[in-house]
Amino acid sequence: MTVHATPPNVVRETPDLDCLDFSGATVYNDFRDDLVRDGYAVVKGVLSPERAQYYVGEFHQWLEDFGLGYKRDDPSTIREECLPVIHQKGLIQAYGAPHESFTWGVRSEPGVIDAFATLFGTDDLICSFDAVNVSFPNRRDLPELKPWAHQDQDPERPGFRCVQGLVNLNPCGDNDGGLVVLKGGHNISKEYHETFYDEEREFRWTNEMYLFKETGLEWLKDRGYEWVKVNAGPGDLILWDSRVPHYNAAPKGDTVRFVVYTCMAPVDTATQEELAQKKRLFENTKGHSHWPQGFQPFVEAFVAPRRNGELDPLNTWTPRQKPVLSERAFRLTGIPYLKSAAV
Ligand SMILES: O=C(O)CCC(=O)C(=O)O
Ligand SMILES: [Fe+2]
Repeated sequence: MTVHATPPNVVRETPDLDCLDFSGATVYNDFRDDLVRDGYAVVKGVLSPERAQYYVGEFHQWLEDFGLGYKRDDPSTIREECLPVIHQKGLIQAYGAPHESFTWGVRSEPGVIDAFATLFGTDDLICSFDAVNVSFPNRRDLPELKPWAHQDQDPERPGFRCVQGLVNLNPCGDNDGGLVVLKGGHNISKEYHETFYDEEREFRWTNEMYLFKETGLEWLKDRGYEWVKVNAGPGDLILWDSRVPHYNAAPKGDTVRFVVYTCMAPVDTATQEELAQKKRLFENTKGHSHWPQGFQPFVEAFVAPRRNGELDPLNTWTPRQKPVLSERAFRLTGIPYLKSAAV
C-alpha cells in the first residue's frame, strides 16, 4: 500500500455537499449550471465596478503603506525592495492579509455572500480566512511562473466537498494573470485517482492537495480535457469545484492582478471544535487554507516571507488596518454559531 500522507497533516472527513445536482436533470438557469457542467463559473458583477475600483485603491494603499517605496503611479517601483515579499504565484498569506480590512470588506460584500447563499441554499455560512493575490506584470526580478496544475482536495476523498472562490478586482482578459482550469475536470477526478493511485506523490503541506505530473496531464489530455484561462471583469466572482485541476498564470499584459480568495460553506459542515479553532484564529488574526471550516491553519514556517534569507520584520501576522465587521460579516467567522461548551 502506498503511503501518501506527507507531511502528516490534519485529515478531516468534511461531508459531501448536496447542493448541486450533477445528474444533469436540474436546470438552475444561473451560474450553477456552469459549475455542474464545467466545474467552474464566473458570477458576473457581485460587486459594482465602482466597488471593485475602490478595493483596487485599497490594495494599492496597503502596498504603499509598507513604506518601502512602492507608488501606484510609478512602474519603476514594481520591484522586490519596494514591496512586501510576494512569491511569483502572487499569493500573500502573511502580513496579516487574511484579516486586512479590505479583505474582509470584499468577503462581506452582499453580492459575494448572496452568490454563496444561492449555491448552498442557506444564509448560515462560514468563510475561509485565506490569502489575497497580488501579481504584478513585468516583474523581471521573480522566477518565471510555470504551470502548477493541482487540485485542492484529497484524492482519497473524491466527492463534491468544496467550492473555491475568488473575487476579481481588475480587468482579467487573455493576457492578464489569472486562474486556468481544466474544463470539466471534476467529472473525471475519481477515475483519474483510481488510475494513478500508486504513483508516487510530490511533497505537499496538506493531504487536501494533489499536484499533477506529466504522466497524469497526458492522460487527461488524451481524454480530451482542455485548459481554459478564466477571464473575468472587475467585481466578478470566480467559483470552482476543488476537484477541478487548476493553477494560476502570471500576467503577460500590463495589468496588476488583485484578488481576494473567498471560499464559503454552510456552517453545518464544520464541527464545534473547528468553529472554536476559527474563533482562536480570528482573534489572533491568523489565516487558514481555503477550506472554510478552518481545519488547516497556515503553517507559518512555510509561509513566513523572507528577504535575502532573513525573516521579513514587516511581517507581524497582523493587519495594518483592522476590519470592522457587520453582523452578517461576523457570522462568516463562525463565532456566533459556537455553543458555549465548545469555546
Ligand atoms: O490564483 C488563482 O487563480 C488560483 C490559486 C489557487 O490555486 C487556489 O487558490 O487554490
Ligand atoms: Fe488551488
